[in-house]
Amino acid sequence: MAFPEKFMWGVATAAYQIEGSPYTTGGGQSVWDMFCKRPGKIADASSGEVACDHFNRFREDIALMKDLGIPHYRLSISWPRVMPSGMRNVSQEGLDFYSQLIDELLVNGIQPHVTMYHWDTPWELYLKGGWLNSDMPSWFQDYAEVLVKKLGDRVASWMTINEPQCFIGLGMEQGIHAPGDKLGQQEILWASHQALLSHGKAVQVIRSEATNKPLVGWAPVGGCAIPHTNSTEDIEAARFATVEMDTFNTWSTGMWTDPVFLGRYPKVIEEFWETCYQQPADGDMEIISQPIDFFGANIYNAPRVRAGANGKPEVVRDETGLGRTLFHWPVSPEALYWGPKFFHDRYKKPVVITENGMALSDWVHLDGKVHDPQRIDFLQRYLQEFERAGRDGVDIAGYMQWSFMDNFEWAEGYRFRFGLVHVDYTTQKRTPKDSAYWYKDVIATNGANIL
Ligand code: IFM
Repeated sequence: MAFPEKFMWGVATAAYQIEGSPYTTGGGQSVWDMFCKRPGKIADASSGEVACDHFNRFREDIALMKDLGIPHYRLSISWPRVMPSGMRNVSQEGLDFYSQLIDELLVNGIQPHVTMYHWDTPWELYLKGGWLNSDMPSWFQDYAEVLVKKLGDRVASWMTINEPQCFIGLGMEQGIHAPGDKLGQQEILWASHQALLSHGKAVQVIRSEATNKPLVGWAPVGGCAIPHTNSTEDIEAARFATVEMDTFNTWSTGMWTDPVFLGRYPKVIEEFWETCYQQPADGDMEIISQPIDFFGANIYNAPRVRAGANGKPEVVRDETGLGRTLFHWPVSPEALYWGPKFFHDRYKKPVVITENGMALSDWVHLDGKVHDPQRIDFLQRYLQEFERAGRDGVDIAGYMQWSFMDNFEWAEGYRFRFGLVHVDYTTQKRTPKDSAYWYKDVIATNGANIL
């Protein structure tokens, strides 16, 4: 096969990383505004206060997307831009911004795919306990209702939340992302449960309020493992490492995707719940496991795994000659074969890669262009593997490259560039990189030029 006829080729971004912070234009503060002010938390002491100034430049950015032949765009909405304190009062200006953005996309022939929450928890909700507060799912439901009532006639697909592993794991367990907390496992599981309930409630809202029958999904980290060899033992060890779990681990995919797709927690989590002060309520799993339409997964890399002496997965540490991105993430294209395969085998849903891309330190060359051959090679290798998964029976439905343009890379600030489009943060000049023109051809040939 090659890529299916209706395959969704797209690019992705997130509000706080590109727009400029909402509080500068009448919205509220988020936990990221707070976190960026803490000395030593952001590598270059920067913040998303201005970022790519997309709030003021969205029309020119969308025109560029059109020039680059991009048919699908995954964006996120800033909760504090729409509801400055996270609840009750809606900022009409904030909501209108997203309405205009979506209209502009549609006029330019680009389908909008909207993530409701990409880490920018309203500051005032954090003061009330944020994800630890058991009211969070109903606050999220109210927020979802505001969004879907306004935009639910035009959005092609909705994703409820992005990478709970990160905003809970990095943000609340390890403390290296906002809000910078270091909580214990019981609190982490409680917060995770509130996030899963919020997801489920938002799915219910989309199903009941959207008037255009959109696709519904979410975008977790698609943590996965690559079998070291093609032996059945290694393949099963990698499958286990991808979708099963035998110890509490916030980064495990199964902890998140079993509840959503199978309506139950993995056994080890069930057992852990029994030791907790508070347990889930009856009916929670029904809310969490509302049927969704695709398996979204953000995949950048994966470790190689083999069957250890006891048959259990063992990470292969030999990294001789392994390529690495600027983030030091291993270049591991087979992640886009094995991840989708294991997910599809277990959950039987079409797979959309909701993020994949590469950090480099690109600059504008003397000829005025941005040459990024490593990114082209990286993306080509990963896409070839995703297509191979399709040939082997995985229902591959879409690919959203991260990211359309360079942006605020959270705790790394602006040092790492993931974009297809270079951004000069002093002048806000956009320069499409070589990879942007390459991706244009990939889209135009439906991927035939990379096989
Ligand atoms: O920039 C992030 C994005 O916000 C979430 N997924 C990973 C990307 C690269 O680190």
